[in-house]
Amino acid sequence: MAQLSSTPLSDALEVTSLGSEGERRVVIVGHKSPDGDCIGSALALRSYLLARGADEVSIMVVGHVPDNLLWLPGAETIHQLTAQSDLEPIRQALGRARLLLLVDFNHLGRIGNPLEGLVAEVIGRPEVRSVMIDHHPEPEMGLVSEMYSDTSACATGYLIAELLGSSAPRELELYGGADMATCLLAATYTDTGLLRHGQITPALFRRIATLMELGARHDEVVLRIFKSDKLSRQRLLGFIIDERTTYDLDLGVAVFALRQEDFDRFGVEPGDTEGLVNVPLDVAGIRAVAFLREQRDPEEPVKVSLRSQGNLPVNEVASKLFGGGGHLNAAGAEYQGSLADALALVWQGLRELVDRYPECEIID
Ligand SMILES: [Mn+2]
Repeated sequence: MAQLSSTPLSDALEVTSLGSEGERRVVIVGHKSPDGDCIGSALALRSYLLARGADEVSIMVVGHVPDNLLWLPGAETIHQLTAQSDLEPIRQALGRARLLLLVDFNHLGRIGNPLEGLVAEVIGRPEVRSVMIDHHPEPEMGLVSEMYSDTSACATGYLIAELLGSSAPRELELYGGADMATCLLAATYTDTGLLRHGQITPALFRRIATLMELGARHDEVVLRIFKSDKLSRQRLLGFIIDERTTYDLDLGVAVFALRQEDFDRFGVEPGDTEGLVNVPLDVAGIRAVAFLREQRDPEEPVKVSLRSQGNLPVNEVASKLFGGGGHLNAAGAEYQGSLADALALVWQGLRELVDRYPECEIID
């Protein structure tokens, strides 16, 4: 389902009307614990807006940018915030902004503290044009001036490429160089696990072709994002498969959990576990996977990630049992309780879900 502003995205991103030279300042905000789609989309927009004449484009997120994304052009400029960060430069950049872009998330609560409240204040200012570009279900309506939400897009990066690449004049050709195209490709590849999940369509392959014609560096994206595991992560993966995963092949469900001591033993950070939840889905007959992990943040002790294949809506388990959300095949939540309780809930939720959807259907 698409809820697209009637203003073309290229007009919403027009910067010369924001003010005279020196005043065309933009802030891009991503979701907390940003992933490749969020960072790739934000960096692509940064490069595009600078080419169109923006004087300043600041990107800010709560949490760390994963190491395998730090090579993307412009990544060194991203403000990565923690509870301890000095917020003064952030307040200043937000205070100067005339254009605010919210990228790859659907409601303010996904920004995380300490940034959330600061961004909420900026959205209310009359001189600020606010824009949301996203593909998650149920976007917060009435929040921004221009909303570009399309849940059928496999990635926010792909949505941006479509909206700018199919407009007339073709904005990507005018302002999008090889760097922007590379960032959009990285965004699309990470959210689809290298085109293995999400809505993979003929139009997507056509768009990838045009991004490559613009100079997107496919080989570099694959090598530096998908073939750049730390050895410690590979060893952790072996441990997960061998010792921590319960596979119920009758049910078609696999569940694994990691404690803080596991992260310490393998020398990995909880953020380094991106993508591991997808691995058990490669086992024949497994339709749903849950990955639970203890976090250092005492306010949100257990993080739950859910993935599924075909018609199994794991976002229902995330929202009903844990107050989380997400897409049909990829959802998540945070649980305020013990890991053991969260595990019991997840098994119960997945059993009920499989009961309701006993047939495995491939949906396109
Ligand atoms: Mn995304």
